[in-house]
Amino acid sequence: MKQFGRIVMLMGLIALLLPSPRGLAAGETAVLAELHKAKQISCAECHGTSKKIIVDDSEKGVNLSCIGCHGSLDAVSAKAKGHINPHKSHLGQINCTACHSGHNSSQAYCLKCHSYTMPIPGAAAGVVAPVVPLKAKKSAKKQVETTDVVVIGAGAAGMTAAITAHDAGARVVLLEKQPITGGNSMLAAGGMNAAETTFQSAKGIKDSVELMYDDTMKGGKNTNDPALVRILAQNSAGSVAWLTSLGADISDVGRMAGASVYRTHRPTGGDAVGAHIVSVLRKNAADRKIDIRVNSPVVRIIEDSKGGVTGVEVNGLHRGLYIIKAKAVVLTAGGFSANPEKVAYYRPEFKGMATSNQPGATGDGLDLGAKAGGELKDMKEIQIHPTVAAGSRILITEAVRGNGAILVNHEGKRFVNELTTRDKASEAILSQTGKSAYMIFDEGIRKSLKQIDGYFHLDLVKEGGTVKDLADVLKMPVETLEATIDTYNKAVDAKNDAEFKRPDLPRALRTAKYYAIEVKPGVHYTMGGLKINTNAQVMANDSKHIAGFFAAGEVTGGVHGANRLGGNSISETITFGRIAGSNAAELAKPKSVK
Ligand code: MEZ
Repeated sequence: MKQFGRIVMLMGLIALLLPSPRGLAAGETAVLAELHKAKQISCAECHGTSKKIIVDDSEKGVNLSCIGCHGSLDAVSAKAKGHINPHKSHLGQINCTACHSGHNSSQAYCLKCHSYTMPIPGAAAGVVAPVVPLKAKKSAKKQVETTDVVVIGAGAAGMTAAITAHDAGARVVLLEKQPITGGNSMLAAGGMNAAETTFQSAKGIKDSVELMYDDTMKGGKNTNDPALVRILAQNSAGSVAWLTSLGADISDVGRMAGASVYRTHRPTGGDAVGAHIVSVLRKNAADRKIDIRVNSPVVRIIEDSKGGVTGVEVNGLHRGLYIIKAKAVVLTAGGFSANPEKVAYYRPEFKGMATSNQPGATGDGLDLGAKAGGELKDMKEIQIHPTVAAGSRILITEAVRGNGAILVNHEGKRFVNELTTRDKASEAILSQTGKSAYMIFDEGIRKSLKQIDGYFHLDLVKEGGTVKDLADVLKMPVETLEATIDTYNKAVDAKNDAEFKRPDLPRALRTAKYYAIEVKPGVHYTMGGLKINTNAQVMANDSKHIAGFFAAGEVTGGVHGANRLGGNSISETITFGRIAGSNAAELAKPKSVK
């Protein structure tokens, strides 16, 4: 009641303080509250007059009001006309308030990674005002809630841990600092590695847990934690089966660099894995009514006098600071590839490099975990992905190379086995003219992988009706590119790449049209992080685990060693997310031995 009273007062204050639409520069539009006011739409129509609507950190009430007047995301998206339709993006079902703001400039969330010119109502063009909390953040007395399990970070690992803990009977709160769930998992393109799955058997693919273990260790230069790699490989088929049981389609199987066989599972037709999995996990969390709070950064992991973890302190966008006491905390807050200072601190040579990551991948979870006594390991192991579209943050998935694309330099020559590990491919590209290369593919490859259409949609692809036309577009010596492709096609026919020893040659490049995307290496993944044991318990420096503290996904270190294989990340998030969620729920049971 008290909170409702405050909100009504606040709304009155806002109505009084809001100036009538300001004198705006060309291209600027007033903030949404002003626009609504000009149309005689009162504050109450968005915020409600009933005490049932409360401005929570996830802004659920306001979002329902947006939908009530403007229609659902799908309905708004169906009306869109332009080339880029932000309401129908890979971000999936997200809050209207992730982009639109009543009291600050609106900004399309997608512009944090993309650079379209895209007008948005309520935005002063190009200006992003900071979000101002509706009430002072520091309240004299912090509110305290209790639950069984708190999960920090709502990417695939966090949502998996939350669903698993919930299904094991625990009360769960899932906290996400960004305005949307999904984390980096939402951007995962290539697929999910798993060995001995039913989908591999159906396609006659011979694989084994042992081979996945060997490939992963070799890819990581044998610096991985062998016990964690064993868990990854042993549980991978179970993780695919679990996701399938939740409604995911990961029945297509491709091949990624460093893998001996086809084991990368992805949606039918080769669509991007991350957006699909995240939408499935979001739906399953919603069906279970799991308490998910966005705009809710954790600022402290709370410990007891013995160093055991007993809860978290949250700084909600509207609520300010409050405490959640919990029997277990699962940290799934991701890595730090989108934190250029942290990247440069550990690897000065990567200073200024673009990243393929979502803006929330800043590593604050790692800092929280370390402050709570967790041991950090392998922090210098930062993965550069060889193929980020030049001048952008858009990852060109390894699956394009897996399905047959080649890399050529600006002189039109191949220079590397395209399926070598990422560190080697990146190094090879960085030693070419302009520190970039072209990924070349044809119509056959385009048709083999649905997600390639996205690159056309984003205008990243150059094309030619013949190899000569393409060479002209790329301003490359025609005879050299023709000779390169001819030699490669002969290698495919002979099933032997004598030049670069590429291990898999799935398709010749003979079907017009011919395409090219300029690619450069970009910061993609941080292999280092909190040390965990095979129960996903966070380890302290004294080699003992920290009571009540679990972690999974990119925030942890050890699974991938010095170099992660493509497709092992989603696999890790699901496998260790399930282990962490299940063990956290077990700990929360009344009679468990702690
Ligand atoms: O696991 C990855 O990082 C991956 C498969 C990336 C990609 O190229 O699609």
